[in-house]
Amino acid sequence: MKRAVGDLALFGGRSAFLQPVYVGRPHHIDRARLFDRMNWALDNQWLTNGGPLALEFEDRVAEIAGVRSCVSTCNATTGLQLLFHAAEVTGEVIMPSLTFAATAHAARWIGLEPVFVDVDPLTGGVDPDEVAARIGHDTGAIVGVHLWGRPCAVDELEKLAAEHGLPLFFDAAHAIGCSHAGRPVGGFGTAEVFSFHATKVVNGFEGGAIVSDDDELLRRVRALHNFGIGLPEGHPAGGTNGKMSEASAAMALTSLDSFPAAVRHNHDNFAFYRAELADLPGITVVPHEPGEAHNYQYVVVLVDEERTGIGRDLLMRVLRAENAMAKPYFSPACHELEPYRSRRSVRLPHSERLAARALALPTGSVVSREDIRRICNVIRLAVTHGHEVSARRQKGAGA
Ligand code: T4K
Repeated sequence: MKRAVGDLALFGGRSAFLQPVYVGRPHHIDRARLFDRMNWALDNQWLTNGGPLALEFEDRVAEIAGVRSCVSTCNATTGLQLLFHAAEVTGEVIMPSLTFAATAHAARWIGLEPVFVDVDPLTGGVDPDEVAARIGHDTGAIVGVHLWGRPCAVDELEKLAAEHGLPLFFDAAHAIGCSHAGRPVGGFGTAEVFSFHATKVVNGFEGGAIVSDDDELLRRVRALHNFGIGLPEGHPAGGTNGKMSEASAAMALTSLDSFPAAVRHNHDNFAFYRAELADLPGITVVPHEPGEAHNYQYVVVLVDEERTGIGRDLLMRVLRAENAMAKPYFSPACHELEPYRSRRSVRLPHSERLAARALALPTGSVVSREDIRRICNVIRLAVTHGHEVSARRQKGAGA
């Protein structure tokens, strides 16, 4: 394997991994059950358009989320767009900048204007005071994001939305099975959207779901995700094709079957990372709220370059050279991404700082304790020699 400049060899280390380990590897599923469901769908000769497997999946997701209604979709990005359309949102949508581009792109793609606000410096959750400061005449909706599965400031946002008569949506792409104040994610705000992409703890190859207690809103969503068919009053947008296929539903149901085991494994991994990295100055494992349910699908560390001497990007290169495929979730923050950067120049210091420091580490049911021990040893070695290496690099650059 070709080594990058700044990799572990620079620190006198040697490769720790034979097989690469990833963020977002699909969890183990019971393949026999998946194939049974696929065979059943083929025998049933009904492959999409609200098939029985998709409806069963909706019932199970609604139960987990503790809500009355659920509409399954082809992915979460389309789910967000459907929700904006169904709620007839216009103008600006206030959202945190520190999120996956999908949150912003979903709004922009249908002609809405994302207005980015800053986040909490440790958890990355949207700052409700920042949201309050940006509400104006053109505000059409507020979107909170449960970043890395940790619920954002739900109560404060619900209060703000009620005061201003605005719809409040949550991008819950990361947060299936998580809770806030003992209540499951899914029932907050006007509606929430889950992702069941291949990289998620529950996956339908691709997939999403919109959940809410607002039956009327979800009736509109259901019609709009099938070209607007069944919407007697019509809709200015007409409708789209946002349905979940039976193949996706078969996978998503099978993945749900092993969800509790996946969460247990993720939790063990998270706890093990925390223990292994506990005494490393300058490396902070982003914590979860004690006493709440969590799916632990992302293990995110914040890298403090001043204390470690090594920045997030260099640490990521070191890890990747050792086949530990860490990901910079999410960098850059959306306000620094095109097409947003050149439309409206803003400074959001907490988002920028987190986007420069956050690193998601490999986890999931295919990542073992032994893998984590090795990853943490690489991090320890890199951090221990960080100041020395950056001094050497600076000297090299100055020469
Ligand atoms: N909102 C938020 C906050 C989101 O994070 C997302 C999606 C959405 C909305 C939209 O949800 P969807 O419309 O997708 O349902 C990946 C996913 O494509 C994306 O769904 C996800 N968030 C985001 C966090 O991660 P990338 O660009 O990082 O994907 P990629 O191809 O680099 O793969 C990520 C990791 O997963 C790698 O380590 C490789 C591994 N992987 C990936 C795939 C596809 C596998 O091991 N197997 C696979 O099949 O975006």
